[in-house]
Amino acid sequence: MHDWSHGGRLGNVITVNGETAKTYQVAAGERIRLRLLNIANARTMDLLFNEPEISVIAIDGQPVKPFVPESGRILLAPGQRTDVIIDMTADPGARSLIEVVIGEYAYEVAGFQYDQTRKREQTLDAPIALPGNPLQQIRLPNEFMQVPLVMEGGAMGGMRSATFEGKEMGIRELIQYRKIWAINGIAGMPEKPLFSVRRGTAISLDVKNENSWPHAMHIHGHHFIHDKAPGIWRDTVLFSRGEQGTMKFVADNPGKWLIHCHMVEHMAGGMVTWFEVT
Ligand SMILES: [Cu+2]
Repeated sequence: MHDWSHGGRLGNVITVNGETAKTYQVAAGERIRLRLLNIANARTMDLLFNEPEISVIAIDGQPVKPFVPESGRILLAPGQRTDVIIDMTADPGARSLIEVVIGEYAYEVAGFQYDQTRKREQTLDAPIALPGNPLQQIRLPNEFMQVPLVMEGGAMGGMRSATFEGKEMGIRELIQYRKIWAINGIAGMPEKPLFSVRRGTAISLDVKNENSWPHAMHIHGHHFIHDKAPGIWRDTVLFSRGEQGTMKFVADNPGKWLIHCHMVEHMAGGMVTWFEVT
């Protein structure tokens, strides 16, 4: 079993577990599990697996009903995790690639090298679903406290001003403080939380990405359901430019928690806020 396979980025070089063109030795008939984690600070990885018997079994650490990713593609925004199981079905001696798709091209970032001998004639037929955990038992209610979350800023974003450290500033002044992103008009950590609720309150973050960049929004302390992927509990979701959507969860974990863009430069540049559960 190989695990904790993660993609990083040094400039324009994409590495897997710290290596370029990493090769994993496998055998025909073997079942392997990969834990994919995108640790690049800004690049969304569009991975392409050239193995037909691949199933996603967990997303952001939460079990999902196993499914075959469309066309072998797995999209990972910074900070996102996906666990897959692959039954290796190519012939002994074969090599199959793990690629990153960028525009019309696919680039090899790692690969599987098959041994000359088979591990077994037929792949395992044992089920691959992970046992559920308590989150899978939670049913979201129909009523939510609705919290707007508007992301602004960036190049060509149209943001004119925002509040930083309690002071309203124009974009030129914000840039002097290296703040070019804002949530609900506030750049950087606000003094007051975005919301403060009693434990057990159902929250709907009503997100609008009102700028020209994708953002991987991440919540601490909780997993949520994104309206475009019902049934999947995740802690990070990518909003493309101009996209709107909801992130719904029950605030059941007492404490003070961050909400931020998982693209680290965006977070440092102001795209961060927090909430409180008492
Ligand atoms: Cu961002």
